[in-house]
Amino acid sequence: MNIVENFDLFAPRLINKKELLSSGHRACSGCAEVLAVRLMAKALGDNTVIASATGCMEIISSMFPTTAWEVPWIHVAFENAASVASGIEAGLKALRKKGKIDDRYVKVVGMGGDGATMDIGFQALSGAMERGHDMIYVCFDNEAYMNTGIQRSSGTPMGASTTTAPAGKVSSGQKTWKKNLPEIMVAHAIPYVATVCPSYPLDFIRKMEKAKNIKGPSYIHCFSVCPTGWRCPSQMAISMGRLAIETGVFPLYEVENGHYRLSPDMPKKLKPIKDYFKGQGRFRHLSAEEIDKIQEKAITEFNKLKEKEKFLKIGN
Ligand SMILES: Cc1ncc(C[n+]2csc(CCOP(=O)(O)OP(=O)(O)O)c2C)c(N)n1
Ligand code: SF4
Ligand SMILES: [Mg+2]
Repeated sequence: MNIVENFDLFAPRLINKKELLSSGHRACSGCAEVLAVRLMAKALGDNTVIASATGCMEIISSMFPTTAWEVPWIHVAFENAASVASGIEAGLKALRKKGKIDDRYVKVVGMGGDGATMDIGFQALSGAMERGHDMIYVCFDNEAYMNTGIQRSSGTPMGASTTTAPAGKVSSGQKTWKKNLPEIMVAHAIPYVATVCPSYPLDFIRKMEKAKNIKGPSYIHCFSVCPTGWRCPSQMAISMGRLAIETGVFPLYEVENGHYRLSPDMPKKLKPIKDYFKGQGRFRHLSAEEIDKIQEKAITEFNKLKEKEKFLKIGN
């Protein structure tokens, strides 16, 4: 089944053919996160410098003495990808001013997983966005600390079983609702915030290119299916990403200077959340009542987003 309709027809004309994250990296088979990183690199092109927090995407791409990266890329600590990216941006500006480097525009990118971004690197990210650096920060959210063995993060969804929030006799997995980091970034009054998923590659590339052309801070939140940590078949990664969008679990939208737009890929009528849960081992333990409660909360959150779009639509 061709899951992404007409992709083969349009992709060669719309997507940069050059690979800036080469094959031969060590991601698990079916990893949607590495597909997202590859699409990001294609959209940003050669004139890019990346600061990457430790995590899956660092480990799989830079095993010494090899690297999969074809652009300048620096591995930094778990907590400071945004600080390092903002320092690179300030450094390039100073060198350009002194005439020590050519006038070429270079986009600086900070990247990290949900643990690196939503938990431990959050302070650095907030500071970099608030100071208004000309950079993009991309969070690759696979909803747990995967690289170290599936520990819960503030990005883990309610009800998911992880090694530090395990489902069992006394607990039904993660007890808290997923932190809404895109909205926290909107509250920083930055020019551009967007959510993306590699199951929608054209939407992904368009938003990434938009962020690239903005002079100022942008934040992109990427929903990244992790078959290993979510206990789902690796061949399901793309369709699982689509189900997250079709059920409203992870809405695709963008916010330009505080004005909202839901992606045209969002369906008019949402599918039930159980369709999304049923293919994933991390939700296997949930009872029908627990699923109903999560469903109710998901609809409330989605309606809040729709209200924001109604009153603060892009173009209004
Ligand atoms: C200060 C610090 N604490 C803990 C670690 C160990 N550590 C390395 S990667 C990682 C998990 C990363 O999770 P996330 O950011 O979600 O990225 P993922 O591996 O899921 O892609 C942890 C806990 C570390 N390197 N530094
Ligand atoms: S653990 Fe998950 S995110 Fe990490 S490489 Fe494997 S599939 Fe990708
Ligand atoms: Mg993670």
